[in-house]
Amino acid sequence: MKIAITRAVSPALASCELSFVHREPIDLAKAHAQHAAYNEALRRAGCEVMQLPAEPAYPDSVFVEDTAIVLDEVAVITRPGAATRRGETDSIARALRAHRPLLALEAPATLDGGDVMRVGRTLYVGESARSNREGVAQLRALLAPYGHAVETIPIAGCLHLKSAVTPVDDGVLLVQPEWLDVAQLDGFTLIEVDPSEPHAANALRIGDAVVYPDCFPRTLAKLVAAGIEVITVDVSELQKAEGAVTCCSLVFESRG
Ligand code: CIR
Repeated sequence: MKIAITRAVSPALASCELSFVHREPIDLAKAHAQHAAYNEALRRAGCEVMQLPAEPAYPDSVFVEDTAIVLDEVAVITRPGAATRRGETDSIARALRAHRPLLALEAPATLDGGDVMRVGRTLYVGESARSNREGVAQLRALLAPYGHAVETIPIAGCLHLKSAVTPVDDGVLLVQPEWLDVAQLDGFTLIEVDPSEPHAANALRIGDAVVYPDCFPRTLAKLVAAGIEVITVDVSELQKAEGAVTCCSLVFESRG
């Protein structure tokens, strides 16, 4: 059984951090409805969803992915790169404590979970404005005893590594080649986003299914043509906050 931790949309979402997208009005009621449908998509993909209460003091707190990296053996509580987001980790640590032994990054490390792409026992970490060298070094040192390797991938033009690349099947990555050098992804089969859909590389793989935004029909068609089972969601209001489908959950195997 898989567990997905999510968090209700903050009433302060409109005050979110933005780096590469322009601020637009966000319809909060619509955001709540879309988030509820997202939770339902996680259930369809086989997860038991544990939704934490909203955190009014933290506009970006719906994007729980950035606060932790959950592996089979342990979970690592991150130190988010945006100072406004650092307080989001306390409640996540409390929620994860029941499921995994906890490790934590310490200052001056910064690292967002959105920069961490796990493939087997390798964690690829984006060299972004949110994740620094100290964050990578601490993550590597914490996870070496568990046999997880940490490698870095430079990115440019987007917020996180997983804005530019995400796994969609065994050995298959969905990629936006304008935001990273695909030569770094040697050995993988690559599906490129349609050039008219630059933000389309973020897909959430859960088991044999992929949760994916319905606003990228051309890239969606490529996934379907590749034989991938896709569960579509409308996350337009969360996208206005520079979020996408991976960032709204922490998905891991239950140990119970
Ligand atoms: C931020 O800038 O931190 C939020 N507005 C968006 C975070 C999205 N997180 C993710 O894709 N992992």
